[in-house]
Amino acid sequence: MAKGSDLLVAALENEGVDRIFGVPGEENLDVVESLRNSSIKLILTRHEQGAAFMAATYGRLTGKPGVCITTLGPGALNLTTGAAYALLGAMPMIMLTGQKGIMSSRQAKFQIVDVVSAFKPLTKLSLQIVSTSSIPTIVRDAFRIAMEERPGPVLLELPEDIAGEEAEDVAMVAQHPIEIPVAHRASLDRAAEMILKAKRPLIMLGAAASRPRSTAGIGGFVRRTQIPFFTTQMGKGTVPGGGNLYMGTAALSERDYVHEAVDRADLIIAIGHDTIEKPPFIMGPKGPQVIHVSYTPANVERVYFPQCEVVGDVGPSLELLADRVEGRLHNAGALLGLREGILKRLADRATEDRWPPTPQRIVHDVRKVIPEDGIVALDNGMYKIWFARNYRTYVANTLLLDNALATMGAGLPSAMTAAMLYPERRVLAVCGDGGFMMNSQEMETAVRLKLNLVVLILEDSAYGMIRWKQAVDSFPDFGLTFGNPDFVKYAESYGAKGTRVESTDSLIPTLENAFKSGGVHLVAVPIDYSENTRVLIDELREKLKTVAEPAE
Ligand SMILES: Cc1ncc(C[n+]2csc(CCOP(=O)(O)OP(=O)(O)O)c2C)c(N)n1
Ligand SMILES: [Mg+2]
Repeated sequence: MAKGSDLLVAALENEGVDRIFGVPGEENLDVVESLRNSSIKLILTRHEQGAAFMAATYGRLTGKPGVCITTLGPGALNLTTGAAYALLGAMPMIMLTGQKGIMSSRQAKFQIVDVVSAFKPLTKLSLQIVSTSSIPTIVRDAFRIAMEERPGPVLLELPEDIAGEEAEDVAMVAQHPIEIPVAHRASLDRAAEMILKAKRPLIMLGAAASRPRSTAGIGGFVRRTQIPFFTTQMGKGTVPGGGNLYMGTAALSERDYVHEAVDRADLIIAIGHDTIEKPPFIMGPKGPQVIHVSYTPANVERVYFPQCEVVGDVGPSLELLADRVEGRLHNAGALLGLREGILKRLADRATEDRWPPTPQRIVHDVRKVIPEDGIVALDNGMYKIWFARNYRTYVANTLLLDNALATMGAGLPSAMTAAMLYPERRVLAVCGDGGFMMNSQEMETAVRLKLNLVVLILEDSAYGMIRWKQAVDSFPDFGLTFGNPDFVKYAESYGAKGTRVESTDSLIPTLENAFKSGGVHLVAVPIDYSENTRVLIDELREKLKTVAEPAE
């Protein structure tokens, strides 16, 4: 006779789930037993936060929800940051949590926290399962909600007694394809008219442009219109083959080199922009007109209030828009003349030999060892701005960064999911010495899973980004430095390999060797962050006569 947990696992199999990340507790033991008898792999992690980041990244990269599992109270609450990461980052994810029995309790209130309520603001849906017969429908609904635009996390709590209860044989709910409606003809006509009238048009690609389903249609639109484009941090890589039209990435909100083009544009076609990202540009009363093209309508913000919206399935809607304007755009390339100057200044000092290496040099050297389809997953720290500005991408989702929750600690787990999903591609995690240590225990998971993964740690013995902002704001240097473990020994203690880079010119060969030797390999390199102020403050201030606001 089947029990509740069997139905749950059968419903997950029905959704095509192939792995679940997590740390079970005693309340999950029925589910664990059902998993043992299923086709689904249980991937144990060393902290629930790592499991949530891995599951969310699974959703981000595949478009299908990643699944994680934890016990009640303490385990479930360790998912909060991961839930917020998936909610702000629009990553489909299902969190399964345990709970004490709900029909009778022999342990009074021991370990009981109202998890379902705690997760309400962190999810699209947070629900307790109260009867076995509802499991197939609840699971199907949860997956639909997690995947629907805009995607995000769903929490299902399965109490211990429902998991263990004998269940009737309830049929699973079959999946069927769902097409997203294409934008209304009137909105396409209006947008086409604005594009045809524009004197200096520019395309911007935002976070939703990176959805696995979006990228083909977007590339087609850019190529057919020949309008130059820039990207937000999370929209990088979304135009394969569009390199000659790439104008840069907006890592700061204003007054970076890319804003020379943004400020001169009279029309920005913002494709897939999601205002959870730190603003890539600031709309004002006098600035360019904006057309918002996305799956969901624009939300009105002080800094983002588009005058026209094309809402619907992005790829097919853009195809219809291109049909209306292709061959009729006389000003498409008006801003292209600025391109070379913008990109050239970004490459400044990228090959300088200084020791320790500059962020520009590190970005440059990483690009050299990562093939076009290789994946770099960033944690959060000062280097994120440098990678966002300077690292060129050619394939969608090959620079995984979080410009939404911008949490530390996700670099290693997100790289691990990329390494699991794409074993044939090179995967590199880039972490600060602060962010790495927030989930470094997952090195054991990576070694146990026999992943091929290189982790590059940028050592400044500080929470560098905050220390830098402290200096920019003229505060005295205080309270933001720390000591590090010996990272080589630390890696070795997990059964991974470890190398310390001792000279600037050995960074590339060290990374090459790390990839060639396979397995999990940690590479530690010191970083010279004096460039932060020299470039991001002084140089931009000098060039543009105003102070840049750093993006976190
Ligand atoms: C979980 C979390 N805690 C704190 C912060 C605030 N914060 C942003 S960057 C940063 C410092 C990052 O230090 P590190 O990882 O060493 O990178 P660095 O800037 O030094 O290169 C901090 C504390 C954050 N974004 N997320
Ligand atoms: Mg640091």
